[in-house]
Amino acid sequence: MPGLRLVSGSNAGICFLAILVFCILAFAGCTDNEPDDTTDLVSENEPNDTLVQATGIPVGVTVIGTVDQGDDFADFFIFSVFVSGSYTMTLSGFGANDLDLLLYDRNGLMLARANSDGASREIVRFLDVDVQYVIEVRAVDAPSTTAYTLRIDG
Ligand SMILES: [Ca+2]
Ligand SMILES: [Ca+2]
Repeated sequence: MPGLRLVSGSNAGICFLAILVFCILAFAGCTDNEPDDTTDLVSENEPNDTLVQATGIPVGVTVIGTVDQGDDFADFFIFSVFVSGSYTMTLSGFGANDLDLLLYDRNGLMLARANSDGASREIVRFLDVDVQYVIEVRAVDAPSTTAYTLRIDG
């Protein structure tokens, strides 16, 4: 009987330890792309001028960056979603200059392009949990360094 208790006790201990380790790993995984502050703001990370240079960004966080028609003509970001569903990708804050917002799959197949006039660009699309997506912010008419904000929201 004491032996049985010991076995079940250590099983519970191992189980608790496994859950604890899983939680720590899950937490570490979740916080990989999280910003360090509480303002939910992350900056772009150059070089990111091509699809293969795309840097990871999280969903639901405001990304800030700059482009221009010179060396920094494009910024690429890669992301995936935790749940399949409809998502809105919004590019704004670029003032009177003209930037386009493009969505690709990881292989470079273009899925959508927002190139309207106005103060913002928006793509609304069903995104699959099993697919890695790439966003491009492209300088179309941006003679000087142009700041922007980018968000992906579910
Ligand atoms: Ca940039
Ligand atoms: Ca760039």
